[in-house]
Amino acid sequence: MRSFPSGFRWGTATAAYQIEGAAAEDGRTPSIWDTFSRTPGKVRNGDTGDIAADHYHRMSEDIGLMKDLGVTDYRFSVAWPRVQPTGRGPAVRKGLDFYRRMVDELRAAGIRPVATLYHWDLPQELEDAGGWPQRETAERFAEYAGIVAGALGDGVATWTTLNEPWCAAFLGYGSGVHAPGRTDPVAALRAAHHLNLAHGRAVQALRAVLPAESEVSLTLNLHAVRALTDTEADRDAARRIDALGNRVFLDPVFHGRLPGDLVADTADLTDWSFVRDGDLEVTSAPVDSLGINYYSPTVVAAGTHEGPSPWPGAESRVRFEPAPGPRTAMDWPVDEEGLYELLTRLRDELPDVPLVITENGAAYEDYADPEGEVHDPERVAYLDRHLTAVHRALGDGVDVRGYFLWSLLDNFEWAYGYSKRFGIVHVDFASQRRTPKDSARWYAEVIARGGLAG
Ligand code: GBH
Repeated sequence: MRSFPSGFRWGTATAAYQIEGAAAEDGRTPSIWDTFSRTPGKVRNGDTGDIAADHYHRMSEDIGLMKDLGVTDYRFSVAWPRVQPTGRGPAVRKGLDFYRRMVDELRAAGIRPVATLYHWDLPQELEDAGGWPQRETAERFAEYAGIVAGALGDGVATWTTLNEPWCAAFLGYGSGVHAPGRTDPVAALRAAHHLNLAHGRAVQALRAVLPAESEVSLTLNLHAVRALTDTEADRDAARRIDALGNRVFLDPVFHGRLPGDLVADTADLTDWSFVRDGDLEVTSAPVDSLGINYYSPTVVAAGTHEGPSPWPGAESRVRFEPAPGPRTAMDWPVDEEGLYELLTRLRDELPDVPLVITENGAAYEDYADPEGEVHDPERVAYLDRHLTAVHRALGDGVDVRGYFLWSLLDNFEWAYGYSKRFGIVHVDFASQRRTPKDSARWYAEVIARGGLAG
């Protein structure tokens, strides 16, 4: 038996737009994902989050599923357009009430609520006013953060400001594969800075209203970047992607600086004058932990890549190589070494920052067999390998406090719609029937024994 430390947090994670549905209920207005998913050609099969897993109406049932799993923590996100439909001004009572009920029911079930304030559903009105490339959006976010903290502060244990600002900035405004679907490299860089600023301003707003024991955090999808070969050219490609994928957030948030090489690499695009005096003090407001979402590594070499890119300025310098190994239904390689590499790097670079894996998991082509059971041995193997890597990192002195499995439920997988299933609980979207998969039973056993078998 490979035990995890006592007090280790075992959780599952979800996000509002991916599971809630009820897109027009109780005063909720469209977010950029409502608009984007309604735009033909943006999301596979024309799928939208209008109904999703109908979690808005099935929240108690879903908390019951988690109680059966025995999770200690649940990571959910708050839909900004449910709480503050125009992105400014007073809150909508009914929107906040939904999350208040959720937090109370979680507490009653003995589960710690972990709330993410932004998992990509910007109110459409704020995008119409310029979105994340516009500085004002950071101020709007801080106001919203203060409202939610005022309403839920006594119940939520951990607050995450942003989920994966890399995706929000570079997939949303760079490659355009995520909402709002813009393809403007300068807008993407501006968005990245204003997301850092939004994070810092939100940390200030949260600290001003929260009880002292609340934990404040942010979640990054850090890239485990590897150079294809040890040549100087390939190592330089890896440095560039490390700057654009990792240090663009890590440096402002944890070191109060911009990465100098990133500023130099992108000098043809922008002079970065949108970063104002004092901003980097705000972005580096102290946090209590760092959340890491990890799925697979990124292998790069010197070369070029085509098309609207999430890597501003690197198009003519870097090519992406498929990593070897087995693949998930997303075609992402299964490679837990990348997670180990990230964790040990962060131990060395940020020795005082506790780490939490806020997402890890895999999509496979799951189906219910004639007996109504869902057998997902590949997902169990994926999870076992990644938890093994976490266990090894713990043994090597990495301060990992918890692990949140993505995801509790099959859900709306962004540009892939409902075609990809990440849940450990199967959802039949026609009937909304929930069926725990074999992986759910496996995870419940891991939690119950406090570690991995064997
Ligand atoms: C997370 O995104 C999300 O937080 C979650 O909502 C989502 O459902 C889940 O993961 C599964 O996708 O380097 O350009 O080739 C993870 C998104 C996946 C983004 C890998 C970067 C590689 C893009 N990340 N992806 S690229």
